[in-house]
Amino acid sequence: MKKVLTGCAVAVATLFALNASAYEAGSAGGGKVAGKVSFKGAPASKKLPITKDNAVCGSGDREIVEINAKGGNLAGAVVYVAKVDKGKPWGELEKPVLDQKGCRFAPDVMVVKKDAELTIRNSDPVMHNIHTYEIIGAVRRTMFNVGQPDKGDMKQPIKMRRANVVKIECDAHDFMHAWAFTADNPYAAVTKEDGSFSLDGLPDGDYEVKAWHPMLGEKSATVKVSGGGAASATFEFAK
Ligand SMILES: [Cu+2]
Repeated sequence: MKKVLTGCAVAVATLFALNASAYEAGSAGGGKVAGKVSFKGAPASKKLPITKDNAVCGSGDREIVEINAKGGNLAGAVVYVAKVDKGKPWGELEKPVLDQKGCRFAPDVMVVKKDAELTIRNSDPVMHNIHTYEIIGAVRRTMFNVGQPDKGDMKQPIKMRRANVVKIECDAHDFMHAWAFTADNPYAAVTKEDGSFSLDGLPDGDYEVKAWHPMLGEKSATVKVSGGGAASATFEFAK
C-alpha cells in the first residue's frame, strides 16, 4: 500500500509539473512569423517494391520521397515556435486526420497537438495495420499497433512520453511511411512546396523558432514579434 501511495504522489507531482508549463489556448495575438526553409543539395528518395494488394496499391516500386526539394526550397519540414505560454486556439491540430488511400499515408508529414486523438481513415478495400513509434533519439518505442481491416475511421491517442517525433508505418504494407510532429502549442506548420511557412495569431514577444526535418535534423532561429507585426525567419539545411 505504501508503495502504491508513493507512486500516486509521484504521478500527481508530475502532473502538476506538466500543467505548470502547459500551453493555454485563449485568443490569438496579432503578430506572425513567416519565412522559408531552403535546402542545398540533391533531393533524395528511395524505391520500395509493392509486393501485395496490387489492385489497390499499384504495381512496381513505390517512391518514398525523403527530401522533397525543388529549386532549393524544402517542402515537408515542420516549423514551430519552441515555447509560447498562451495564444490562439488549437484549431485543426486538435483534430488531425491521417488517411490511407491507394496504400499511401496522406499527408506524409503532419503536425498534431501533443496528446490529441488521431483519426485514422482507411479509404481502401484492403486491410491496413498502422504502427506508430515515438522516436526518442536512436530508440523507437511502439505507441500503438492496430489492424484496420475495413474502410472507415478509427481513433487512437497520440501519447508521447518524451519526444516530439512519431514515425508511422503500416505492418501490412512495408512501403507505407509517414511522419508526425507533436506540437506543444498551435504555432507549428509543415512547409509548402515552395518551402514557405506562416505561423499567425502570435502574441508579441521574443521567440525561438525551430525547423525540423525527418532526415535533416533541426535548426533554430530567434525572432522578435512586436506591435502585432510580422517577423521573418529563414532556415537552410544542407546535405
Ligand atoms: Cu497498409
